[in-house]
Amino acid sequence: MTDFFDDVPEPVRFAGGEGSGGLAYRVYDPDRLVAGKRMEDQLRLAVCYWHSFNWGGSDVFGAGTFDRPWLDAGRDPMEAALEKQDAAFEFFAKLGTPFFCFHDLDMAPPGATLRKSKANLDRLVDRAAQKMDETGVRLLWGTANLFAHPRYAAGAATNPDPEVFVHAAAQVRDALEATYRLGGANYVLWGGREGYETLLNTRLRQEADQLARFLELVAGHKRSIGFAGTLLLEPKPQEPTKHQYDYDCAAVLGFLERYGLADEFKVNIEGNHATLAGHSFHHEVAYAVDHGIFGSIDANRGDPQNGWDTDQFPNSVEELSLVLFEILRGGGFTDGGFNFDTKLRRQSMDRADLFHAHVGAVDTLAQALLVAEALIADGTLSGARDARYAAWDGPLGQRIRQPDTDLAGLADLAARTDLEPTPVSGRQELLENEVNRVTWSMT
Ligand code: XUL
Ligand code: CO
Repeated sequence: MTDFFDDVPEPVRFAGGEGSGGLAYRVYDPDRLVAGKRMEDQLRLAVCYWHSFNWGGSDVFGAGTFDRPWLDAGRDPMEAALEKQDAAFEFFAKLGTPFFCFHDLDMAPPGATLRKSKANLDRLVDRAAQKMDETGVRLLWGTANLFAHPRYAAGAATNPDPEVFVHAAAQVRDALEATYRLGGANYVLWGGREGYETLLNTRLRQEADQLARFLELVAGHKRSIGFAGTLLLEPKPQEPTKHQYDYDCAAVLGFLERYGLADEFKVNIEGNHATLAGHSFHHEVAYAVDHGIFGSIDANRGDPQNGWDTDQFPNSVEELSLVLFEILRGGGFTDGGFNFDTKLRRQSMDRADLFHAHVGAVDTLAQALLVAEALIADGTLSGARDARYAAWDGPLGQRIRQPDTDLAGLADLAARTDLEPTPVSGRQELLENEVNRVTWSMT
């Protein structure tokens, strides 16, 4: 282990409520059994390589503020990538969370040609494999950066130039194989530039067909190399493009079903992307769980006042308890987990700030998991949902679903019985009070 983070000499450990101010987990106790599994196995926490190690704290108005020497101008790219990898694995191991995630370009610098880029990636991936063996840290998912380079300004799969499509195919082939080589549990495709800037120059149907063709090719390659992990699409409505095709979970599901790809892909839902789409995080997760496309989570939050993709560390137990309630209700994660797709604020420039940010977010998720377990055990929410739809299991509900029932038959039935349904309370405030009762009962 290197000593880039020498302000934090020891791995962060669970200390419960003891003491204050220091770096310790107050709630996250990896071995604690929650809803039938170890807390570590329920949450499957991952640190992301990009915001934590590959971003220096710049914004559109100003330069980087963080102490990340491997990002300094003039460094030899391979040497800098090795130093970055050392610091990243030191961080993963000291934080004690089980997984990490990466883009190809986070780990290895691009070369002058695709072949040289692949050679760089292979070298860094081999070294990552060794570090994973040494530390026990695993890969939640890998992905390819198909949005930073100018060649992708008009999209990768949806680019009007088929040569760009082929370049992206080469990059994804290599990133998918690197993910496979590192035992990744999933492979993610976030279509950052798969959208449009203006409709004046865009053929919507053609771009949709191109995107579907790309995804079909990726799924085919996954099968041909025997990668058993899950392929995930990450919905986001806009930014960097004005409009992104993977707008939200509903748009992604409709797209997958239209192109016959629904068995091949699930979704990686990001909290801040949900709110950018005008939904709650809870909504996107509930939608995916109920429609059978739930895969994994990018845990973060936006700023309610400015509405941007600020990628802040999650800190709301109330918001995340409902997210975790839906996840547990759906049977918990299989290949997925919680990846911290999160950025420090620019003024958080001490090396230890990266620990404080992650530790707080980990504890928030751990506490939310405990509340979710209690909400499930309490049964009020599930009971209320079951009761609300119970009549659909009765004779009328069954009759409506029978294939030989038609609209005229239902109209006759309504007329014969002078049907006038009685409105029933949705009990929203009562249920909100019940959620608070359970949340507040947790210590
Ligand atoms: C961008 C975003 C990406 C993806 C991976 O908003 O969330 O970091 O998670 O490409
Ligand atoms: Co993300």
